[in-house]
Amino acid sequence: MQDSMASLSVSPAAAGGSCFAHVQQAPEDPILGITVAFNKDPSPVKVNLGVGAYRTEDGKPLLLNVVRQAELHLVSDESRNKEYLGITGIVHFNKLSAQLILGSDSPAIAENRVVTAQCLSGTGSLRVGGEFLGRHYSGQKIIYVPSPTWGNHLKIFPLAGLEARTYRYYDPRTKGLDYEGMLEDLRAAPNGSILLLHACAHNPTGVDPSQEQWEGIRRVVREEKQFLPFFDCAYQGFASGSLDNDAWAVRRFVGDGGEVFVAQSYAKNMGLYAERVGALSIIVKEPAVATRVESQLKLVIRPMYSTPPTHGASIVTLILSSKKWFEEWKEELKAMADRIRSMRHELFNALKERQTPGNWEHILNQIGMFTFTGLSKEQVEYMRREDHIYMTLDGRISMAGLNSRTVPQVADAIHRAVVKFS
Ligand code: KET
Repeated sequence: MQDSMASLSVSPAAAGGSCFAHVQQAPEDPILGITVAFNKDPSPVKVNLGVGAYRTEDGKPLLLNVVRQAELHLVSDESRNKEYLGITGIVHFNKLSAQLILGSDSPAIAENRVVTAQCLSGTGSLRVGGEFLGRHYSGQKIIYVPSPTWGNHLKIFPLAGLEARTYRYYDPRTKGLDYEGMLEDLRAAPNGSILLLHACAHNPTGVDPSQEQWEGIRRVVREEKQFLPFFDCAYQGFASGSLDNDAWAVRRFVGDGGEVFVAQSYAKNMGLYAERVGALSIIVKEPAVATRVESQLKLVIRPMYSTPPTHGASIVTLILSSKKWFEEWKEELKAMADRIRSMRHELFNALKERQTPGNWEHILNQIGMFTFTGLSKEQVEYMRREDHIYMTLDGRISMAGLNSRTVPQVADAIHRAVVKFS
C-alpha cells in the first residue's frame, strides 16, 4: 500500500512541502556582495573599497548639486506628469545622450544613422544591445570580452544568446596592457565576431590603450576581421576629467563610417546610480537601416520591461540641455575625477613611506575609478578579516572610496598583508 502511494506523483506542495525546497543557496555577487558583507560588519573602523561608487572626502555618497537643482525644478513644474514614456524612452534624452558620446557635430547623427534607446543604466543598455544582437546580428554570435573584465559581462551576454569568449588584455607582470597578446587573440578570433571594448577607464584594471594602440585595434577590427565593436561606456569623464577626451576612442570608431554599438551609463558620472539611467546607441551605415533597427529594438524592449522610467532621464535631459547646468555638471565631474587622482597620490606616498615591498607606481598610472592593486585573494581576505577593509577578491580597490582619513589605515593594512604573504 505504502509503495503504491510513493509511486504516485504527488507535488511537494500538495504534500505540504515547498515547491522550491530544492533551490540551492546562491553565492553573493562578487561586487555587490562586498557591500552586503561590509554592512554586516559591526567594526567602527571598517572601510568599503568594493563597489565602484563615488564617495566624498567625508566618506559619504555624493548627490551632485546640479542634480538636486534639476530635481527641484522637476517637482515644481506642474506641467509634468507620470504618463508612460514611449518604448525607447525620452526622445530628447536619446538625442542628447548620442551627442554626449559621439560629439554634437557627429556626422552619423546628422545623417540619421544613429538609433538610441533610453535603457536601465549601463547594465540594461548592454543587455538590450546583447538581446538585439542575439536576434538580428548576421555575423558570428560570439562576443569577445577583455580578460579580465567587469564580471557581469560574462553573465549578461550568454543570457542574451551570445557566446562569450575572452581576449588577453592585462599583463600582470607589467601591470599594463598586453597589447601584443590582445592583437594576437583578436587576429585568431572568427571574422565577424562582436568585440566588447571598455570606452575608457577599464574596469577592473584601470589600464586603457594609448591613442596609437586604439588605432592599431581599430585597424584590426575594420580592415582585418570585420568585427562589430560594442563599447561599454560606464565612466565617461572619470578617466581624464573631460567628457570629450574620454569619448575619443568611440568617436574614432564611429568616425570611420563603420557600425558601432555603445552602452552609456549616467550612474557614475552624474551620480545617478539608483535612478538607472543609461542609453544604448546603435550606429549603422544607412538611415533606412536605422529605421528598421529601431523598429526591432522596440520589439526587444517591450516584452522585457515595456517602457523605461522617467525621473532619472528627465534629470539628465534638463542638465544636458541647459548650458548653465551642463557647465556646472562638468565642473562637479572634474572635481570627482580630481579627488580620485589625489587619492592615487596619497595612497602611493603612504606605501612609499612605509617602504612596503614591491613597486606601486601602477597606483599612479592606472586610470579612472579603480586601482588593480595586484594583491592576491589571500591578502584581500586577510585585510578583510584583520583590518575590516573590503575590496573585491581580484584585488581591485575603488579609489573613490578612499579619503585622507582612511589612506593611512588602508596603507598600514596593505603593508601588513604584503609583508605577511610575500
Ligand atoms: N559597465 C562597467 C564596465 C561597469 O563597471 C559597470 C558598473 C556597469 C557597466 C554598469 O553600471 P550601471 O550601474 O548598470 O550603469 N560597475 C560597478 C557597479 C556594479 O558592479 O554594478 C562596479 O564595478 O563596482
